[in-house]
Amino acid sequence: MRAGACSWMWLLSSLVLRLVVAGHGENNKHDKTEQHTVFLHDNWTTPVPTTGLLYPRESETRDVRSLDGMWRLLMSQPSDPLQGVREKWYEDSLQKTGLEIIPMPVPASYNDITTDNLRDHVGTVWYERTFFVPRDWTENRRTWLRFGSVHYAAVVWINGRNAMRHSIGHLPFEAEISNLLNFGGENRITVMCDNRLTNRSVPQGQVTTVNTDNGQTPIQSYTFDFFNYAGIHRSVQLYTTPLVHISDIAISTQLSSDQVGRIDYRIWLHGATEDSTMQPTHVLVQLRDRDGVVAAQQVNRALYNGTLLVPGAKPWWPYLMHPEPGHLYSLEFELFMSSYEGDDGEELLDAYRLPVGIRTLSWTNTSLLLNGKPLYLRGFGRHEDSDIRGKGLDNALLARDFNLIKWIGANAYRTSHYPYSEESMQFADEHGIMIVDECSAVNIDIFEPELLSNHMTALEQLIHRDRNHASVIAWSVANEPRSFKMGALSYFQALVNYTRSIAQGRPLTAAINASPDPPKQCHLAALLDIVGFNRYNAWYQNSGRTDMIVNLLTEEAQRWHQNFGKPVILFEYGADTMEGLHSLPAYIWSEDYQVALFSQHFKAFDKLRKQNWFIGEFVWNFADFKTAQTVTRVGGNKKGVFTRSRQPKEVAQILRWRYFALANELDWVPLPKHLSVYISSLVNRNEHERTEL
Ligand code: GCB
Repeated sequence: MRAGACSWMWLLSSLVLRLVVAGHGENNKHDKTEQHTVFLHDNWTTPVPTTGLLYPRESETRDVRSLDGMWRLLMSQPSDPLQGVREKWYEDSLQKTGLEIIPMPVPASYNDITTDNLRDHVGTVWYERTFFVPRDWTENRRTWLRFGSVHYAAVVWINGRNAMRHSIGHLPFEAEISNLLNFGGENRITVMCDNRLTNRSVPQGQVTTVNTDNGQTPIQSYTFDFFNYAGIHRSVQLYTTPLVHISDIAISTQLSSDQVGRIDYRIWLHGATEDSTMQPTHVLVQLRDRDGVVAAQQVNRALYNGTLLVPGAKPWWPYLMHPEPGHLYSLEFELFMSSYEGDDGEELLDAYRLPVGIRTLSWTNTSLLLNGKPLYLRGFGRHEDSDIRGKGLDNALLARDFNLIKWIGANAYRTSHYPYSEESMQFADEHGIMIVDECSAVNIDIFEPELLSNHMTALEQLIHRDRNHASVIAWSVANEPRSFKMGALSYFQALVNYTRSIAQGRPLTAAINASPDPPKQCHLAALLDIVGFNRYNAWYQNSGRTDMIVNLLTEEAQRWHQNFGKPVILFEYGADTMEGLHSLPAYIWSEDYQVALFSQHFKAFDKLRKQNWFIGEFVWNFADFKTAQTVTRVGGNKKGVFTRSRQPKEVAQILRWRYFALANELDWVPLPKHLSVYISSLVNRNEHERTEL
């Protein structure tokens, strides 16, 4: 099996110190204990590097088949989640258990599909479907089964035999299943999915047993602020490769001042043994432009790595920084062996095409630069979340979201608080939207070795998956860890050291809510390349006081920069807002309040921008989203600029003005004609000078 299975199996040897640490109430509403354990992380092992997992793409040597569609689902008893493993439910059709089976779409979260208790289920569910594999797939090829993601942990059987397992949701996993399949006949796939989060999972959670009117039952609690949707969240695919094939590719790109692009690539091959008759001899690497014209090429007999130089390369630029943003080439790898039969003495073994954007990413203590140009990021923290399908991949939603992002003039978002779908990463590349790519460590608290190991694994798998995307401009190692705690220092030293060693030319950042100053000073910020912080002035702090934003925010941002000497970005600010609720003067939860709060933040951002180390403003959140049931959430978190059904709140128009005004100021982008409606010739006097975008 390839890729990241059983991450939780790696144990770290570590020295455990028991210390008594006094009072940590203020910055951490969830930390009720006065006493906690501090671990030293001085002897850790790195995760086993992921191999394979290229996104499945058809080619003249590869087939791809989707297993998406209607599956069958069985919910285990919450009190006995492993009953199915003991009773070997995977050995036969789930129907044979005699338990209730319901139809379940894939991809989708299972929680909001039915009308009953599946929504809050804790423990395991079982998925199943049947499928055929063509008879000729036995010949000279391998068949792979790949999941885009299953949350949180999954075990997979094919025809009753174990195929693979994976945990840490949100990430792909795959295995070759050629030996398990019935070619030319029917096959059964069974998946056990477990949604339980523990102190060692990423993110952390806790399962406890409570007494209810119907007896005892487990409940899941967690401190993070989004619903723990579960299920087969992304596509399930069968794909074939030749016996000897390209199993993995890593690229890095640069652009010189005279427009010469440089692509350094590494490729990994699978299946070529020394005694095999199929010995690859060379790889033909061709870079094709949008019209299919070859822009650079190379025949490489070294096989495993090489460099392409591209004179007059068209760079990858972000949206609104260039008239042609998101420019991508197709990097084509063709693997050959010598042949006595082929016309030209060679035989094609495998072909794979990777979309590639050419750009240089660099950073200093004050700036993040793309193609040598300092970036100012304007965008959002987001969620993969929608009505009914929860966190399930939905191409209609994806397209709508990108249309809204472009309509509003944003150029970036953070994948708060976990890796988003591979399809969304490809979309971001194509549209020139920059991504701060975050792993699933939210609110981590107990800094112990097994968690560290899983956290490293989460980052390793994220970086492995996303390293070839031009859109990825930073890795975010965590969101709001309790990084002021003593245990955080050695934990993050180990984590950041490791992540830096695999960072593939991207800076490290995090979304911090600890303080820049003692006594609750963040232990993580000093280790990062970009300091990101989350702050809810006039919402969680000083609620209702929009006159207490500008000074507090500018002073805090300045302290982050003075104390740590890094570029600074605000990753979260915002206000819960009920669509349609109005109040004059503005009152919290109204649309008017959201507008007033944003406007004050804009003033602070403009003061900060003048200092040249403040590099971005991210609203929390792009759209309303579902959370666990709490008394502070009305049907979920309502801080969206868009509603959950992706319609604009009043603030969206204001934000659109600002983001386009920034694009105009920074990159001379003409303002769109219909930014505002016609009011009068005085108000709209410059309208005729605008160009429609
Ligand atoms: C935060 C978290 C985010 C929450 C947000 C809020 O600081 O990072 O996950 O949703 O606050 O609205 O409370």
